[in-house]
Amino acid sequence: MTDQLNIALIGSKFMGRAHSNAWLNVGRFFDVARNPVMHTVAGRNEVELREFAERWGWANTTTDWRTAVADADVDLIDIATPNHVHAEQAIAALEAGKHVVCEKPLAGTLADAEAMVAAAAASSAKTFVWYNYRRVPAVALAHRIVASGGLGRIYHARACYLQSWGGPDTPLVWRFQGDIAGSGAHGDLNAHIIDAVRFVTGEEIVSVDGAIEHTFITERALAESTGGEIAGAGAGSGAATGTSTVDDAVMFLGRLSGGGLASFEASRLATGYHNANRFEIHGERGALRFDFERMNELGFYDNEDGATAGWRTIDVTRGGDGHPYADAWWPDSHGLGYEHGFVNQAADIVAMLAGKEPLVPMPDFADALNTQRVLDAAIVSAREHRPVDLSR
Ligand code: SOE
Repeated sequence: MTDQLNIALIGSKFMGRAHSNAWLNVGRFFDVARNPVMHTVAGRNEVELREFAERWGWANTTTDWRTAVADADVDLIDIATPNHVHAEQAIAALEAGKHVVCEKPLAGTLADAEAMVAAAAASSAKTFVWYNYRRVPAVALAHRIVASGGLGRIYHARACYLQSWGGPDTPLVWRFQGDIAGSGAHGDLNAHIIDAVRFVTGEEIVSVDGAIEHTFITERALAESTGGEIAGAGAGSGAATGTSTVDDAVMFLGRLSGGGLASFEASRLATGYHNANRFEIHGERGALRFDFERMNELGFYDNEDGATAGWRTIDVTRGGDGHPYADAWWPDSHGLGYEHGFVNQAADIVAMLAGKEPLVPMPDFADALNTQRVLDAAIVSAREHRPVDLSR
């Protein structure tokens, strides 16, 4: 018999669906030590929320997230809302004694992220952040290869996250509103690749040594709704426009704690790419490369292979070869998708809430604050045209 883990989700759009799918399926594919129960979903539109709950299997709905936070039966609050409300919701949940898993980035601002970490430190509850790509099997394997010394000393980390949905026809959804999102491609996409470089190399980014940010499209049609599904809100019927208050692209350079050099680039206007979340890591003994658009493959170059040295492509979903998470899914190269990273993370969250270890390191609020500091430093560097030291 397993004991129950009652979950309340706040948010019902893109990430609400990704998280719901994770909670719905985790117990079907993993041997869970606690039984995740989809207790309550909170959102603003009652009619939409009922449909959402019925589709995904949430037992209860509420249009006031505080009701879910106050519910004595709820163990874990899952935050899938826009960035400006993460702090308020997470802090209220922690103060109510709930475990919290929060969507990335930890917050829209460094101050909010710091307040969340302080609340977590004052609570005995556990915190988690949905840096879901850590649990794509290829990325988890990359982490393991580096951790076991497979690359030796790291010289370079080169990461980019390229999307193209932010063209001139995309209306002013919340992701273009600085007071809600905090930033644009930067917090949305650079957050993922900063986390990936930290996770895979096991090193911190100790300085940002130069950065540029740019907003290509400053005026956008007003949206009919806030647009929870990326650009999913249709443009307003009139010609009314509003000003985008976030970056469309940010690039920056940094140094790793082991002495290596790193570069990061995020864009929503990289025509031709849709979800090209990529990194390359070069070390003295070998190199790794990953591209989410070919997410079931990891590139590995072993510098010690002599005459047979060359890039090899590891199929990480073969199963049976010790590839992290692969065995929970389909046999023999039947492939995984975007949603599996979330299910894999849900499995590790449930395991940790049953006192077990995750398969690979899990970001908590304190860990995600390090990513947030790098995000913040890059913006300071871009705006003040100076390096920012993060080593203290
Ligand atoms: C939209 O840009 C987005 O959905 C991000 O918010 C996600 O974090 C990323 O995984 C995919 O792109």
